[in-house]
Amino acid sequence: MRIDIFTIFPDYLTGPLDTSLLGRARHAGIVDVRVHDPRAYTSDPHRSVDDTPFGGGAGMVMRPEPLFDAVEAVGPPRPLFLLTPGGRRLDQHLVSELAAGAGFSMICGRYEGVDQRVADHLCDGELSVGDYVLAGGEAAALVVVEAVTRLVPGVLGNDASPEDESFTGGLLEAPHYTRPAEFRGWAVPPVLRSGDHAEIARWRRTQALRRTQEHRPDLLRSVELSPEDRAALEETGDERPGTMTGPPPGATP
Ligand code: JCQ
Repeated sequence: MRIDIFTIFPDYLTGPLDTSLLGRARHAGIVDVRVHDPRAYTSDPHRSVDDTPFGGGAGMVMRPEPLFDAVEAVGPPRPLFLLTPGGRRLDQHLVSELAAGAGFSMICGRYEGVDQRVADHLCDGELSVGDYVLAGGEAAALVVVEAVTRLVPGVLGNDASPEDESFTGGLLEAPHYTRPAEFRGWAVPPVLRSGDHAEIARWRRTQALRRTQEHRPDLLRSVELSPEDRAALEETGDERPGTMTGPPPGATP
């Protein structure tokens, strides 16, 4: 898989791209991430990559020429995305689609924006990593690269693990525990130490369902629930038999 990134701050990306899983995958040639600096494609004496906005206003706008020249010189893999808070929101579904392809590319915007002709006539789409504003697209590009490359076969080392995680299957994950069995008075749930693998699988499914209901009910709406799942969600998990004395306060009669 090849991923090309256009940024006027290439140094911002080098540490993360050379570290851990991704660093190893790049070294092994499984993923080919290339970083390009549009400033290297400027021809004016000041090598400027930004200019004042037409119509006035605060801040600077990235000029189209260095970005068009850089992209046309490199011939990066398509689709080419502009990273911007106004783009299509990245989710695990899109991450999987990108991981299944041969590659893609991203332009990191900076300053108050990028000349609109870059989005309109150079890029194939606009991508957002969330509803907040960054100082530039570099951190967003790292999010995309990391989410996508960990799904590329051979990158994760353990090929089985991307499957049961948060968002695959549409649910949040069950909690994880390791030693010690008791830490500062907090015990690991006994079922996890029981050796009963069917019971553990049921417990994890129930925890995943309840956590999703509690923290991300929006996700639960797009998950197919079995009768057992529905039963697990009916139980709040904190009541003991005989403690339910009536409807909750405010329940409609
Ligand atoms: C990406 N979520 C937030 C900021 C303008 C292209 O123009 C701009 C780009 C940025 C950087 O990206 C983000 C972002 N996903 O802030 C302002």
